[in-house]
Amino acid sequence: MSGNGAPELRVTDGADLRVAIVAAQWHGTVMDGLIDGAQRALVELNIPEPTVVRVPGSFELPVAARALATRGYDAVVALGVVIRGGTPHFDYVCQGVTQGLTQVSVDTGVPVGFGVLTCDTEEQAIDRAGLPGSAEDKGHEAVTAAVATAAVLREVPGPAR
Ligand code: DLZ
Repeated sequence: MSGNGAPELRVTDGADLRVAIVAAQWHGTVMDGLIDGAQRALVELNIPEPTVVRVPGSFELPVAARALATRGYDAVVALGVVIRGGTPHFDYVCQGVTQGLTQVSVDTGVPVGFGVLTCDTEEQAIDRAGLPGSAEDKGHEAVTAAVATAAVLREVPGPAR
């Protein structure tokens, strides 16, 4: 999958939205880049003081995201970095976190921004982490997508069932 074709999202203000970030701790330098990018996006959207929760690894992101999604937040942003090693563990963690976050989002109706990098190498992760010289800024993107979706959901007509 490449970043080509990404939309220009029109979200200008999220001041009335409650947003929480849940972030794993593996691969600290890359994580710092993702969190910085996410917080930069939130400041741009007038949401300067989000709740930030840290969990040990990406596998723990869904349970924490669910706790946040069921406590009144309008959007949750999940950040993590999973880098392929020499065993199938990578595939299980990636599958668990992806399906888990999808399930949280669909079950709770709260958008969950997917800022989890799943990379073959640390270099690939650095290139996507919004660090100086990075080509992409996935923490920023995940916030923008989650807040844009929360704004869309507010406009859906009719009572929720
Ligand atoms: C165990 C593990 C490994 C090998 N690699 C990563 C990784 O690259 N990124 C990440 O976020 N977490 C990793 N973990 C930890 C798991 O996500 C999880 O925290 C542990 O299996 C404990 O449940």
